[in-house]
Order: sequence, then structure tokens, then C-alpha cells
Amino acid sequence: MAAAHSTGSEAFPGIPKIRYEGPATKNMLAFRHYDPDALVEGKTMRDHLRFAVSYWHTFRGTGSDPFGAPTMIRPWEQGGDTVEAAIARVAVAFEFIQKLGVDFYCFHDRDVAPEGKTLAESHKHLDAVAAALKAHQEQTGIKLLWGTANLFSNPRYVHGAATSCNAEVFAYAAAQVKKAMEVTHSLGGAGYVFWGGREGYQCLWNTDMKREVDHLARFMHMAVDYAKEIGFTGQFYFEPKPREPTKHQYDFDCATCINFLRAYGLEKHVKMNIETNHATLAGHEMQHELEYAGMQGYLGSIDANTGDTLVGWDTDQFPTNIYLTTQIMYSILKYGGLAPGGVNFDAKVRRESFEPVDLFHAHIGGMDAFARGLKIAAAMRADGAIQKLVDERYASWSSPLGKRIEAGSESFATLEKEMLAKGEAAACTSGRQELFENVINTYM
Ligand code: XUL
Ligand code: CO
Repeated sequence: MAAAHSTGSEAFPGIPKIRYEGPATKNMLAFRHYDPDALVEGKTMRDHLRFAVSYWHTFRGTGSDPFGAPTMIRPWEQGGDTVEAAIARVAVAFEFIQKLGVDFYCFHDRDVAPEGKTLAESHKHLDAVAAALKAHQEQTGIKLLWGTANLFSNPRYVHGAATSCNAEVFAYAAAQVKKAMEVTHSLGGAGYVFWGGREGYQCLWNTDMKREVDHLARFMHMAVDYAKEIGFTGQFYFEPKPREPTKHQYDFDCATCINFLRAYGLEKHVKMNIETNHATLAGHEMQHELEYAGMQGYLGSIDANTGDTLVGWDTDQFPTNIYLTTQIMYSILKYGGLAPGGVNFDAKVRRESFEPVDLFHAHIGGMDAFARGLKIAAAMRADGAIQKLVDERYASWSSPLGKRIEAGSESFATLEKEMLAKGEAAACTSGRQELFENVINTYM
């Protein structure tokens, strides 16, 4: 494939196309485990993982933090926040994604195009950059996994967007999402994400929670109606997060989101986009969130990253822990895969890793960690040792009594009769947690 950039000069000179070279290679700009066309459980790694690069962190991240200024060396930011610079940046993004060999990307409207002085001007900017995105997609075959709107950076969203106390802010957010959905649709996006960054509160005394949550539902119904109107059939996702930037966000975790969807008649229209560091902020393991969404039929897509056990905030680090990626891929395989979702690296290089080449090291590490997790999870499923241990633990549910309860043919009265006759329940067996953990380690 031809290199996809219009300027003729490369943004990442000296970095070749990243290829699979196998575990023994000494080349750190190569994959050791991600072999896109290799088959796992009869499907290519590429199709299992559906990797995506996130436009915001990878191309727009500056390295600033609450205590310090930007550190990143990013030649493609030198043009400033103009439409021309934004269009030139598209070529940089596609060069990177193509060299990395990733099939998808994700963006917020305001990552790709600068906000204008008016809504009309912002729409115009977005259209101009979307045309460049479309041209590069066609030239490279790289696709849009999902689009979204940034409803949290501009000061107008200080009290939230769909849950703002200001009705005109709700209206503005609706207009912004309408446009972002149109652009996502025109780029063939496989999905559209709603992350409620400021849809929550800092203080309950000044908050009418019922009204705010009702408004969020009204907003979502409008989005569902508009998708139908324009023929957008991509998957809608909620991305749960319990807090940060607000003290409490309404999309706290998967269970909360799914309850909201059912309470407001939206349950058929939205699945979960689950992010590791958001799960841990909610006091859950990523595995918990995947299992909860999966068992309810709501597992949609994931934002792959990880937190730091000693830093309390959403550090969005690249995932390199094989144990974590194995847990993730085990649940994903169990619930039938992610498509049309994928594995989006909503992750940023550390502030101290400020050279462009660090972006390659970060993504290569994350992709290899997921490929290894996939291979290990598939091996665990192939010999079935873990499933056998789980089945043994629940063996009593295959007894005549267990089967009758599961089938719904028993009642409190019939069970009382049964236990009065027995006098005591059968003794419990050991949970064998340590055995389970030791068996898991035999695959690592
Ligand atoms: C913020 C976050 C967002 C969403 C998209 O924590 O994860 O980048 O993924 O708005
Ligand atoms: Co995210």
C-alpha cells in the first residue's frame, strides 16, 4: 500500500512498517506475538482484536498534567489550532496507523478539527477535516471504529451537557452530537460512543438528580431517533466511569448504565464500551465489568489501558500486564467476541516519554500484550481445565434438586419439605481459589 500522506515528507522518518517477527526477535520495533493473520479459535488475530488508535491521546496529547506544562515533541502541532494544520495532521495520523498495522481509529469531533467561534463555524471545520479523513480512509483501508463528541472541554459544559442545569447547553450539546453522528455515519463508523464526562455532580445540595437523569434519557432517545432518521446502524455505546472530572458520574459502572437503559426504555439501543482504568476507579476489576456486561448481553467494545496501583487517578497507561490481558480476552472469547466493537487504545504515553518513537513502543507493547492474552485465553479454553474446575464447584446444580430449582419447578414450600426431611444441607466443598490461581499460572 502507498504511504498515505500528501506532503511527501514522512512524520515518522526511519520507522518502518511494524511486522510480526516472533518471540525470538531482538528488534523492538516488531511484534513478538501479534501476528495479524494467525488463526486463534478459527479466526484471525486481526478479527479477534480489531485494534484502534485513539486520535486524542496519540496525536493530540501534550503531556501536560495538573502540575506541569506540555512536554511532548510533536512536530505536527506546530501549525497551531487551524483547519489547515488539522488537515495536515490527518496525514500524520494515517502514516502512524498504517505503519503500526492497525485497522481502526477513534476520535472526538474536537480532536480532529478546531472548535470555531460559532456552532456553524465548528460544523464547517469538522466537515473540512472529515473530507480529509475520508480520503485517507479510502486510500489506506483504515476504518473508523467509533466517533464521539467532546462535551466536556469547552467551558459551556461546566455543569455537564445533557445533564446541564442550562437548557440551552442541552440544546447546544444536541446540535453538536447530531453533527458528530452525521460525520461518523459519513465515514462509515462502526459505532458511536457516549462518555458522560461531566454528566454528574460535584455537590448534591445544588443538584436535581432526578431531573438531570431524566434529561440524559431524553437526550439518548433523541440520539436513537436521529440515528434512525439518517440510517446510521452503527452500535451506540455508553462508556462507564464513576468519577473524574466530576465527583460522581451517572454512568458509574456497567450495572448502573444497564439499569438506566432499562429504566428509560433504551435497552435495545446501547451497549457498553468498557475501559480498564474506569473499572478500577469504580472499585471493580476489568474482569468484573466484562463479566457483568457479558452475562447481560451488553458487552460491546473496550478501551484498553491500565491504571497505576499507587496513583489514584485515571492514568490511562498502555496495558502490558499479561495477566490482565488474559483475563480480558478470556471474558471476550466467552461472550462471543467484540465485533462490531474492538480494542481501542484509550491510553497515553507517560509525560516523560516525549519522543514520537515512544508512541510506537507503547502501541506495540499493548498489541503484543493483547495478542498474548488472546493466545493464553484460547489455550485455557482449549483444554477446558478451568471450566472443568468451575463445573465441579457447581456440580450440585446438576443433581435432580438443582435442576428442578433452575427449571423453576420448586417453591419455598416444596424446598422446606425437602429440607425438613433431610434435616441439614449437604456439606460444602472447598472453593479452591489457590488451586484455580495455580492452574492459571501454568498457562502464563
Ligand atoms: C475519558 C475517556 C474518554 C472516552 C471518550 O476518561 O475515556 O476519552 O473514551 O470520550
Ligand atoms: Co475511554
